[in-house]
Amino acid sequence: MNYGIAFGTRVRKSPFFDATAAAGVTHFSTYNHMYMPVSYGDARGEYERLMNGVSMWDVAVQRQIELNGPDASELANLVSARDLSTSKVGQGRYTPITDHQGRLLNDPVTLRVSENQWWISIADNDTLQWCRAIAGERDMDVQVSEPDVSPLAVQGPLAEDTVASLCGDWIRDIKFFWYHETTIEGIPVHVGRAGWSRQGGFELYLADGSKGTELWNLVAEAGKPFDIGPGAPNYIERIESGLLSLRADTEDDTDPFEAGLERYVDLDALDFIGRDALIKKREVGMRYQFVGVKFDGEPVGTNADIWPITIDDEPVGQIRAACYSPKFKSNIATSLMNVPHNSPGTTVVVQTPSGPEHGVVCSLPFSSE
Ligand code: THG
Repeated sequence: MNYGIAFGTRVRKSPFFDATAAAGVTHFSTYNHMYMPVSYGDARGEYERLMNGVSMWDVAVQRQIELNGPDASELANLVSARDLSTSKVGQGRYTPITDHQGRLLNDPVTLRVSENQWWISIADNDTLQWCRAIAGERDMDVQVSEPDVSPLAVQGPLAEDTVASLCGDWIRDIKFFWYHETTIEGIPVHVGRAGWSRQGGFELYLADGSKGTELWNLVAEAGKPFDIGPGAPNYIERIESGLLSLRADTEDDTDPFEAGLERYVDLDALDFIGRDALIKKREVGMRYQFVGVKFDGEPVGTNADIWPITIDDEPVGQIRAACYSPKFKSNIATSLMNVPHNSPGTTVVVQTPSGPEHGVVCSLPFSSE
């Protein structure tokens, strides 16, 4: 097997592309029609740095959808299954977006940038067109665009010291999911306490795409005393932490309850697209649920395909992403388990490519119980 990835103009490059190349990126995926660095060739080292030190990630693929204008807040609330009417300027919220049938279309962080301006920081699904279509059909007075905003994540227990040395000690007081507009050596950024790991950290939303290399180098310099290194949204840590990866963990018609996002759905909020469908779905119940599975056997690598889960040779679910966990010293995975086999403690068989292995259903995030 000897594949490469062809670069072209159809799939876009991040403002940090040149910097990540210089930092030794070895593997890309694609996400929101952009190249996304996923490895620098040292999977274990990148994991350890995130768990014990500080890691910097080009996550410009987390594209923003900007809603701007008199009806921006109305549109933000209409497309969001979570009540955003109380969002303050500078406050972000993890927000499921559903279609009229209640299918989960996206699970962004939605930030109120100013009174009538929102940035929806999307996962990998085409949601700009969705927002434009909804606004257009309803003749709403709002511009829906993709702004020049590109997140760079700084994650890990030493992320706060790194970002403090870059921006000043005031960033230590930023609350979870709040963002502040500032400049770093004249580069416009929004600094927020957020990021796709449960190890803590910050996101720097770069607001000038011509300054990608400059910002990357400033962060690398500030992190030097803390032994910062390049990384990416971490395959292992996110499974341990049970962070949902849209479309890796979900099907085209998965609803937010099945995806484990029930606590972010406000069915009592005034109105949003998908609400009626979700009220019905809540009555009918889930078909399957996003849960963890721990399983035996030799340490597994990453799985490029979905693995079946069986009980008595009958299919009862799917492994969506598996790894060997250094923290729990076991193979673990995210899965979609059919109801009623989704209860923690249920004994299953995981059909790995190298044979069947005994497994047990676990709640997410994983714990050593
Ligand atoms: N940051 C930003 N944009 C993003 C992501 C991000 N867009 C794509 C993707 N990640 C969206 N998905 C998630 C999933 C989980 C979280 C954030 C974005 C997250 N969850 C916390 C948790 O589960 O512990 C807290 C959720 C809460 O309780 O509010 O942070 O990472 N900009």
